[in-house]
Amino acid sequence: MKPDVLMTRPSTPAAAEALERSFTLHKLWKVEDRSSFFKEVGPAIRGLATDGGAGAPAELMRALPKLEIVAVNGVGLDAVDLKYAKEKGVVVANTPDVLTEDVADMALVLLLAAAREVVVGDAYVRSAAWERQGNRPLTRRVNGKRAGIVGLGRIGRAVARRLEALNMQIAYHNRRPIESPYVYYADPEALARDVDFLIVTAAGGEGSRGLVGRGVIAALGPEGILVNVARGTVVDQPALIEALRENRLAAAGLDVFADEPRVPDELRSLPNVVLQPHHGSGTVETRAAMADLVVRNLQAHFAGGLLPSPVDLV
Ligand code: 8YV
Repeated sequence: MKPDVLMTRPSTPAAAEALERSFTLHKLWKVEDRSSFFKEVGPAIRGLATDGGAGAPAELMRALPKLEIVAVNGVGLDAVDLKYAKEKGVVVANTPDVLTEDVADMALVLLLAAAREVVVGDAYVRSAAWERQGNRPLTRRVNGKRAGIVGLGRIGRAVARRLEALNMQIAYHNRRPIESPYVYYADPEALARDVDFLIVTAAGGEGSRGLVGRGVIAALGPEGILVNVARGTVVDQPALIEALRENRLAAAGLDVFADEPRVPDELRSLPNVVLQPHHGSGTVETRAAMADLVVRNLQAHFAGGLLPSPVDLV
């Protein structure tokens, strides 16, 4: 008998196929009548395969009384009610490490694209404006500048390694200093004041909500660039839009937003932002590795073994 696993949202077809080989898979997005599904099938579900966005809210877990494990296809746990999971003895697993380098690549791409105005430049060539109007205005140098990392975890460190290759001075803000070669700032505003670029790689959730607020954005200043590959909630989005519109911040590179996939018109129409559809981990290679890790976590749990990447529910 294959254990019953509920998948919250489609990821790649290969991920669902891999889950189907080992489990009786139920696809929540295909369910038309959720209340009868939860009544009839809910009590059979022992595993939940979800992603960073859909997560596992308490409301969903409550509808699955025999739930044993939540396997997240992602590293961020802000959408998983960890307190509820712990209370109910539900095991949680995520997919750290396998996505680190790709998310760090995205941070670098966004920083370079925002500073060098790559997207605007591309449009300038495509529209033949170059021929008609001549050379574009100059852009901003990236190499050799000062960068601040908000959230020096696995992804933050991978970003820092890339910035080292660009001869940058690197500082960071975490709640507490950690063992690292970089300069620590206890105050994110002081960090923003001292750097040219601020790169957000902090975990989402209530603890970091609005961490990059009005004051931090003002401190980064009219020559500053903000990059966010973490969660939209970490940045005060209305304050960011206002600063970009009024050129109190030079530019931003954003892979994440406050209410995905909705992005305010105002943000979409600004020329000094580079936007991505939450694609930090979105490469064929990494999504395959993440899907594989989700399957292996579920398999290990149902085989009564140790999970490859369990979340420590403190
Ligand atoms: C995924 C993410 O895009 O790892 C995370 O926390 O946000 C991303 O890698 C997301 O989990 C969807 O699979």
